[in-house]
Amino acid sequence: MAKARRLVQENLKLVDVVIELVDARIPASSRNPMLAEISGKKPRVVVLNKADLADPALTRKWEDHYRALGFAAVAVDSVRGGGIKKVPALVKQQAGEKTISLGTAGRLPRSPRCMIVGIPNVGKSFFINRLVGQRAARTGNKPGVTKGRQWIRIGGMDLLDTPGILWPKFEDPEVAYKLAVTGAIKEEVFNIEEVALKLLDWLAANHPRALRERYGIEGELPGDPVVLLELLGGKRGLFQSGMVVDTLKSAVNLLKEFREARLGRFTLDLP
Ligand SMILES: Nc1nc2c(ncn2[C@@H]2O[C@H](COP(=O)(O)OP(=O)(O)O)[C@@H](O)[C@H]2O)c(=O)[nH]1
Ligand SMILES: [Mg+2]
Repeated sequence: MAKARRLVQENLKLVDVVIELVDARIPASSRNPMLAEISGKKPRVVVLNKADLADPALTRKWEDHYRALGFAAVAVDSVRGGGIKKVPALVKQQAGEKTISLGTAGRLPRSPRCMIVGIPNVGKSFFINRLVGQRAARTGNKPGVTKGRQWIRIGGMDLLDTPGILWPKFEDPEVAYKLAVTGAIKEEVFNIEEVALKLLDWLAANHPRALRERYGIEGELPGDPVVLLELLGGKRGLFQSGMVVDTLKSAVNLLKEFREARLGRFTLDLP
């Protein structure tokens, strides 16, 4: 982790603008708290990725939140490409005066340089593929840049080809739970049933209708999340031998349906 952070720190020195990718469903929990420290006052474009899975009204609030902090903010869907086209203009706008003033000594203003930073699984590779598309043009190594680093010229900006990976704040149990629910961390490192029960508590309290409709439940939802998890498993025919519901399978299924936004587009962090 320390090595990855150093690499990000080194690469940050080369760029004018940082493109910070966050998960639009958890725009706070999917950030690395250290980025502010290691990037200093560098201009930033916050990309709320996976916006197709998040609550659109809350995504707008999060955009406003980041703009109020002085960043540019944009919601995107890196799978289908929504919002991606706005990114180069925001990078140029954020780089603004810096790159133009460098051009006043009789040279043409140079293109702003930027790099992408984000936690694992936030969608960095998908985002880069969408941004670069077919028009990718490698500009080769620039003087003074360590061999191996490549810049991709795209839409009037130069993008460092390898994104910076930073880690989320696993130590915080609330954050870890949200990372687990959204699929940002691997199933092996958390208790699936525990996460599913916590999610059921939240869904029953905030979106009971979505739960009832998705699973065809008539009347009130059971107050005990364990009973609810059994009920959902039963509705999906997930039985062990006999008529005992397989609660692990029920939990796995619930998380899958939640991550695919089958119960609705939800945002777990509030600005
Ligand atoms: N629905 C949705 N899924 C996305 C989006 N961007 C990435 N993903 C999914 O998120 C997962 C991780 O993406 P990837 O680009 O490999 O993440 P990386 O580790 O940051 O490079 C993949 O399974 C993608 O299908 C998006 O905008 N919307
Ligand atoms: Mg990747």
